[in-house]
Amino acid sequence: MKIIVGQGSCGIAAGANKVYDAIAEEIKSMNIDVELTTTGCIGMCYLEPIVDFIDDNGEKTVFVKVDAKMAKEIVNGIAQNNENSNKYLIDEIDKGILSKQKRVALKNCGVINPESIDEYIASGGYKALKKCLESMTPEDVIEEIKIAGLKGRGGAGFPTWFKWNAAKQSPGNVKYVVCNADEGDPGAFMDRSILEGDPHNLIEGMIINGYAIGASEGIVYVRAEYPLAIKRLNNAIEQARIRGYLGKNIFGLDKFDFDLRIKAGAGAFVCGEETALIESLQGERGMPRLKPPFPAQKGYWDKPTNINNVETFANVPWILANGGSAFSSMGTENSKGTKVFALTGKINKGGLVEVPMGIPLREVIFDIGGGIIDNKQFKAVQMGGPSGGCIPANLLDTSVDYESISRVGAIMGSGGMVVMDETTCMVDMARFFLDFTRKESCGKCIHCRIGTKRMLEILNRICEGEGREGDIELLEDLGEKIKEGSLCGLGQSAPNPVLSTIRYFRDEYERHINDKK
Ligand code: FMN
Repeated sequence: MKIIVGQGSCGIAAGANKVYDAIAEEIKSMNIDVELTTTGCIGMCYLEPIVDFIDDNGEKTVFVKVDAKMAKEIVNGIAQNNENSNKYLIDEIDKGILSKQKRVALKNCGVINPESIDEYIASGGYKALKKCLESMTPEDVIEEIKIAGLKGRGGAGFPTWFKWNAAKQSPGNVKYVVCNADEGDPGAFMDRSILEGDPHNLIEGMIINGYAIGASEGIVYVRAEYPLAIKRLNNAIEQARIRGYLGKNIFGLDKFDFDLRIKAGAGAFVCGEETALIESLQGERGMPRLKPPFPAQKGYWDKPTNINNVETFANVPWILANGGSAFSSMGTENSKGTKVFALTGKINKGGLVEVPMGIPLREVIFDIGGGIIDNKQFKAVQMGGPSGGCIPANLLDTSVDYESISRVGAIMGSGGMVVMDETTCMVDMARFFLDFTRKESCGKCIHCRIGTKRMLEILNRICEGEGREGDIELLEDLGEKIKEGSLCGLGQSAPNPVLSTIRYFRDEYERHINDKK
């Protein structure tokens, strides 16, 4: 008998630690032989705490929204045979949500114990690394990533192989691999889930990257507000070192040394911008550098550095194990593979999903996400966080791929989807995101520092019933200038939520201005 308790941050927030303790106590008091273990987030955050019960025949029963009382009944075997427990059983619809997904980056999340390297190895872990070191040259590895068509999942969607190749080609013996795990978009938790649910997958992806570009040191820059992620990643790094997957002479092949360390983030959104991140890593204030030179040429301590996002790295072991063409067989012409999305806002089934690129937005929000809370009307979805834009109801059949999403004025971004219903004021929503970017502006360039402040002043007066004729045009004009003139992606994208809501919901702005208090 085995009992698995989901203990990602979402499970813990819903009471999973108490459930775990109650189960442990009951097992002890009954003095029975039950294996009790833990796992990360399976993505169905709205059903947490989730407990899997696996009987001696391997039959699995999934219990949802479990409390301490129910936990004891599960151990007693009462729950499995009790009609009253039906409300705790996962239903067919929710099971179906998983089968609609394609899990590559999340393949082990919510399945294996993230604190056990043995479970990672048993699921095929570290095989891709072994294959690379034993039978592939660094060039072969980069070629496989090119065949896969993997694009960076951190927001910009830049081809991964190109960056790897640029770092490899840059002269010098000292090179670095950096993982961007700063995840600062409001409503985003894709990277946190991978770090908490499958840290070895990230580690394996980074080691493979180190081999491909010729780096022997890697750094994971993790958002400091993710203590559980940091704890599990630290534990995984330690285990990987003990087993010889990290450190000198990996696999004893006398071919490659690589080690990893963690740096806790400095707590600013802009520190997720790759050059500001490098400054922060070097102990400086997190402010973006001018590009070029790009990090692949002059990055950490001016050495060639490859920076990728957590999800980007988490795809790498799967690609190397299954082949680049297996990955590129999923998705669309220009957007290959799968993408992880965090569903939040006014959606029934809030959580984390991984879907093949090209899936219609409607399917993600209605078939997988279960539609809108209280049967209200869907109004829009904000994609790409504060750098992105909103997509209104009449564009719900838009294909989820880089090109289609940017054609309608949003961006794929890192994967946040904030769903809004008929009651949401779109001007207020735009103001929320602009207020965020204005506060997070590092102040280095004037367009971003002053421009976002002026736009926010205009939005404030519109929301407070003091809007003036010409304010909408002023917002558009300022927005375009800030996009053009800002130094980094923060300023270049900060006006997007405002511009896209003006594009699709101009009447709401007009109503605010015309129907004054
Ligand atoms: N990329 C991330 O992976 N995580 C972040 O938290 C993140 N935050 C960013 C914040 C700002 C203001 C900007 C402009 C960019 C941010 N990016 C973030 C994108 C990075 O600059 C960079 O494109 C990314 O780390 C590259 O990795 P990828 O090619 O795997 O996507």
